[in-house]
Amino acid sequence: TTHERADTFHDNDQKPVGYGRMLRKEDPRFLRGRGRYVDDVQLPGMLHLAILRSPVAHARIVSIDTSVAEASPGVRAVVTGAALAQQGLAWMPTLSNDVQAVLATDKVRFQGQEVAFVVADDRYLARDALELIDVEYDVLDPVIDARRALEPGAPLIRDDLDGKTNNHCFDWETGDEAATEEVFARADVVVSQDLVYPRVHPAPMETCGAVADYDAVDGKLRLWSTTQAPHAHRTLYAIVAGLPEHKIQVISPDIGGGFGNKVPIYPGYVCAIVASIVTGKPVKWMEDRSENLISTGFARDYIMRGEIAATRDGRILGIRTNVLADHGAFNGTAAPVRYPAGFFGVFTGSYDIEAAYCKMTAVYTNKAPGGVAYACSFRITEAVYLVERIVDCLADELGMDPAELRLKNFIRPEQFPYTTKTGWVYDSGNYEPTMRLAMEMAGYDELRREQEEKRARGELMGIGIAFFTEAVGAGPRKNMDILGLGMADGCELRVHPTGKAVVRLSVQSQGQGHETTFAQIVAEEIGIPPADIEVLHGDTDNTPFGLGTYGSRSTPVSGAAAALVARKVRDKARIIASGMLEVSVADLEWEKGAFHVKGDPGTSVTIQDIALRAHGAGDLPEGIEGGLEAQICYNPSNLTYPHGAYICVVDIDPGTAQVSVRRFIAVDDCGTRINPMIIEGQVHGGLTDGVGMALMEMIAFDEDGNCLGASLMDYLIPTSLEVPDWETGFTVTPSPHHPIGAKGVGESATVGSPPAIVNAVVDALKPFGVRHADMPLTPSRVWDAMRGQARPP
Ligand code: PCD
Repeated sequence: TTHERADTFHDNDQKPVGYGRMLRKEDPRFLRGRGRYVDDVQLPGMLHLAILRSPVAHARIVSIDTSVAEASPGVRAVVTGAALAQQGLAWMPTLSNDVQAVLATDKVRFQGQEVAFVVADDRYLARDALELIDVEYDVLDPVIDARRALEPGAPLIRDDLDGKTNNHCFDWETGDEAATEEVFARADVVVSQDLVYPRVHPAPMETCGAVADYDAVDGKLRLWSTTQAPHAHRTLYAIVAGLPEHKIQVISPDIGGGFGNKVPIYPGYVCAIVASIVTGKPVKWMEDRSENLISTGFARDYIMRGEIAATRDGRILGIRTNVLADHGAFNGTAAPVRYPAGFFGVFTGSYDIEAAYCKMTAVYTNKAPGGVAYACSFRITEAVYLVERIVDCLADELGMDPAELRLKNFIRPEQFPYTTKTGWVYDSGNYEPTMRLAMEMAGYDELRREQEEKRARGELMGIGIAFFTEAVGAGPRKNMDILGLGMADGCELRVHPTGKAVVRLSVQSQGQGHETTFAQIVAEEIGIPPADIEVLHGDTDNTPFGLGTYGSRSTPVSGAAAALVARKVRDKARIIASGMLEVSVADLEWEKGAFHVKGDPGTSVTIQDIALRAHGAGDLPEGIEGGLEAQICYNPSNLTYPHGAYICVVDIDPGTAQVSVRRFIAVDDCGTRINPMIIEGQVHGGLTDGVGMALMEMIAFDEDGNCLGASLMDYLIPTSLEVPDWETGFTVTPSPHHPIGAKGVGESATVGSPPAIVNAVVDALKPFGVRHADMPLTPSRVWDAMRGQARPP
């Protein structure tokens, strides 16, 4: 159950786009079990692939004996890294210009790494045969603690890289070090805090998998795969495997959640392709839950030191941070290549400050690769956690109310577009009304009174605030690309003779409801009802090129493309209408769905009339081709910067240290809203994610590098029982550069909620003198904190 309070609060008089809160077009099929996922694909003669994974974190491979497995019933092929190496396919590029083993040849570098695969007649025979492969490992010391990765004498993980002598991955810095030092030197108050954003996993409901079908006769490869970026994957397969791009078709059917987990190319996809080429049959690979948790893209794993400088009366002057980033065994971060730390540069948050500086060192460890943007526009989650936590530490130091401290330091509306001290240009924002609305919905003053009374009785109640600004919609091609592919998005719109339409997108939905919202965007621009607009996506043979769905970029980039392609069609429709009504184009007026003659609303033609004319017999105006369609490739001029104010209320049981989130108020501003119902769903999901990260989730390892979060019994994710009834509200500050003023929203709640929850828990623990405790705030962590024994994970 949810409280839908949004519509009772002000929305700057802005109506949602098109048909607003319409039900999702995709729901009839999802609710009736008619979704079609990769694992539903069944092809005649299809074989099944299973992957043998390393049981240890770091070891030299001495030998692999596959002979018994090969003789096992139903087995069609057993392939090792050595066999792939002969084809030059043992290694593949990662999205961050590193390389990753498809199948290990020399060493294994994390527990769960791919070592060999079996192709067999069914899934069970393939799994059984894995047991018959005999691998001899020469076990090496692993590097598990990122803090020790650069110590002299630490075992060298990446000896495959020429000349590599240590586990250093990269250094990165941003901001002005000297200016920041100067500001810190003259500040009245400086507060510093060590913070860990633990390794977590996106854990989508559907794991990763693929069906590869290579046709040796026409040379065509068809690949159904769980990818958030079908076009980008196709191009990379073409480059890596040397297959001609037009002979590769990547199809992403329905996807059961992505959350950044399905952005990278995983060895399993490549193995399925190789297996189909080798056997001449279609081959399915579907990983199980443990494989997904131990080997696919993790997120976060940042060890941070945050410092904040301010005047005694609470003016924030500067923010400085030092980050140690654990990238695992291969740098598999998925971010625009020029941003090795993603968009961490927005760590100055929503505040108008004088100087900022960040220095980051990234290291290799014997853990799974990743660093994916789990519900986060490339490391923004880490940045927002850092700034919102240290602002609370500062409030504590100053004895100031955390809401008041934030209100005092917000970037003011007249300062937008605002260039941050690390060079990001926030497009628009109006922070104070958003914050005030959240406080009003929460009954903030009343909550503080309640807390005071409870404290007097020894009860532990906490109120936590987080205010965030995100950077979503990557990105302008002048500075953003992934492995050389610019981040623009294509869109194509065709209106059929009967006035129904099909819009083809380059982005891919994993459950966000694009079939609904993109129809709404086009409907708003061209006046054809959304029910008459079919949205096609997820098939590279049938949609225009674009870089895919992540970093909440679909609405900012592809949504803009959809609006503009519809306007292009409307422009052509206007010319055709002028011919039909025998007036000049300038004498026509557009009302949604029809053109009429100025001053004569009775004389009009509908978009459906025009569509028929465009395809029909008879002359069209001079120089106008038949048909009613257009195509576009949209290159955004900037990112969009949604913001939000979150307030969390927690109660802690003093006897068990169990935290329960009693209330959560989320006010989001994502500019013009397309479908408020979908937005609320996105926010509810993201807030639930936040409860998971703040209180439950962590991918941990023992000192040998065994993953301790390899099942959902150990890696806890929240259910409806752990979360409250969400209270959502909104303000609307349109993006000035987006054609309909929309900003992204899909990840906002995941980004903004963890600091709100942690701030609330720390606030509840104030009577114990606690200033910080690291996530996940499990009962044992909270218990330790209450006893003054908080320690980093
Ligand atoms: N919207 C509206 N309005 C506005 C905005 C938005 O309405 N203003 C809506 C749209 O349209 C869509 C949604 O909402 O439908 C979302 O959007 P966006 O923000 O644009 O986003 P996108 O791109 O679409 O998506 C993506 C995201 C992400 S990124 C993530 S993580 C997550 C989210 O999304 N994931 C997911 N959400 C979701 N949901 C679901 N269901 N599932 C999933 O998986 Mo990453 O980077 O990947 O990590």
